[in-house]
Amino acid sequence: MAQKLAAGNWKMNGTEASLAEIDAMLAAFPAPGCKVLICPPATLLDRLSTRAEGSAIATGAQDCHMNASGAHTGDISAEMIKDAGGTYVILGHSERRTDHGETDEIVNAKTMAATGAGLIAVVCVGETLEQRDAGETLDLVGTQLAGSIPEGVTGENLVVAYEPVWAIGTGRIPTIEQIVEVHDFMRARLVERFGAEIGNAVSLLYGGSVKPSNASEIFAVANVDGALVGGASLKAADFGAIIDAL
Ligand code: G2H
Repeated sequence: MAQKLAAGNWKMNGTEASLAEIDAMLAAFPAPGCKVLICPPATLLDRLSTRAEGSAIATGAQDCHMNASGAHTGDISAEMIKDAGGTYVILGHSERRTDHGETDEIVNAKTMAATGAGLIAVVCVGETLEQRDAGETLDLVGTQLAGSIPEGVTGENLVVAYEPVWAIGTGRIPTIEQIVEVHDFMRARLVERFGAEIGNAVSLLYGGSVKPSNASEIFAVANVDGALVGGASLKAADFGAIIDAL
């Protein structure tokens, strides 16, 4: 049985002042009935992790390099994320794939680095609108899953997030039938590749314009174990309502 997880992806948002939202969240949700994760920008990870220590909120980063250290200006490694108190890292988000040309092969190497360092990898997959309209969604998601996830992962160190690119930050979400179709497909692929024990233990998150008003119907889907939330995770009240719905 996969762990329920409400994950916040702050993207390139947040300064010291944003940490007040965390205080509000900690006060409102001292021990939620699901796992809560916040992935702030790397600049805030240390401060946020210190603030959340001993609470029900886990922290993580939004990317890591595939190497442990070295001459990679501007990058951070999985070890550095751990050192800053993080336990998760989002990998292969479509904004990384688009803005930084990350391929499945790169995401695979990063996932290997992350899990090797003891982090939990949140691997993102999802189609563009053109791919959906062309009927390529399941092929694309299957290819991304096969290419981005290395051998040797477990239900404890892998989370998969389905994020249709056209639903990210747009206010549009797929129909519930479309979410069911992709999540059932992902579960089947993971079970086929890693076996039932691991495949059924991987948490499958839906991401893309999740908000308090649509969270309940998305969470009612059998193979949806939670959400990767962008914009709505920046405000304690909204994220709290989403956590409540899980
Ligand atoms: C999708 C999501 C968080 P938003 O990228 O990963 O963002 O909820 O703002 O669509």
